[in-house]
Amino acid sequence: MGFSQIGAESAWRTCNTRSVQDAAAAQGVQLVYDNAEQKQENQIKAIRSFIAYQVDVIVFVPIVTDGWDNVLQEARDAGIPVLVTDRKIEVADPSLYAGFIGTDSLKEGRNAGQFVLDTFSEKRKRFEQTKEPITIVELFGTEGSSVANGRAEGFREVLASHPEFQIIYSKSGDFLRSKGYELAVEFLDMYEDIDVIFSHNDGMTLGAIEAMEERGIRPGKDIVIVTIDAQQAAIDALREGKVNCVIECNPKTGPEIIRLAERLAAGQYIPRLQYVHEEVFYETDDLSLIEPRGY
Ligand code: GYE
Repeated sequence: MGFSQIGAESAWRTCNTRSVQDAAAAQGVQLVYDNAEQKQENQIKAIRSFIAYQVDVIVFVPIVTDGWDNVLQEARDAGIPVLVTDRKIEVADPSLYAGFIGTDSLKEGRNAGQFVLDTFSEKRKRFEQTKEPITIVELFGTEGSSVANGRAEGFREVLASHPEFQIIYSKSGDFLRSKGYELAVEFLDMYEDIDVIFSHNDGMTLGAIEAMEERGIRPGKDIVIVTIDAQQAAIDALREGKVNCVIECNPKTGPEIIRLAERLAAGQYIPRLQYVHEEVFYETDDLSLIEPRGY
């Protein structure tokens, strides 16, 4: 099985890679692994090398949605089935890949929007008189990725009919902690009045928290924070009250990926679309019940 991973930009990603590697080892599947270091061209090269190597099945995490038609046609011409995982693609001929397994980013974004809606019910009522908007900063994931687009879309969909919410700043931090920090330095300088940070992943959130604390701003108190992934450090921050809502994005898809890959290699049918189970953790939950996350 050829596996093209996009890199190691976050704790989530490292856990996802390990999950696939462990599951392959457990099933005796020989893995040809490639880390593309955040470059689509490296992924395309890796997929071509899997084709040359004549693997039985190709699995890949598309860093962005577009630009896969040619290389997938080459895989088809070579008779090698392809499974897309974690991020979605758009191709003119969807039959160029067998199926997708991953997380539901649209739903994650909707859950984030719903949390914000519920949290500000009082301030929303006052908006009629005060016209004082509830201001939101968005830390966007990798531009052009299905996951960032889905999260942004789901979030906006929920808030669309509520003019009291205003997204005053939205920039890509590429899912990196270091960029989350840099962007926070920028938006904290630009705006005095920020009610909410909606962050597309925990890494960027943790960077932003660091920048806030350096300035004496209390994360989770002065600014409400909703973040996606649920790595251990974010759950710890939730327990400390520095984050208000953590939306799980489940990276442990390895066993299911290997099961589907084995079916494809055997010429069997797989479902076109498969989402994995995910939860939402609120600050008001009994947080002692959350199991160690393992990443
Ligand atoms: O949320 C982020 C990662 O594609 C779902 O990518 C994944 C995202 C995840 O680097 O932390």
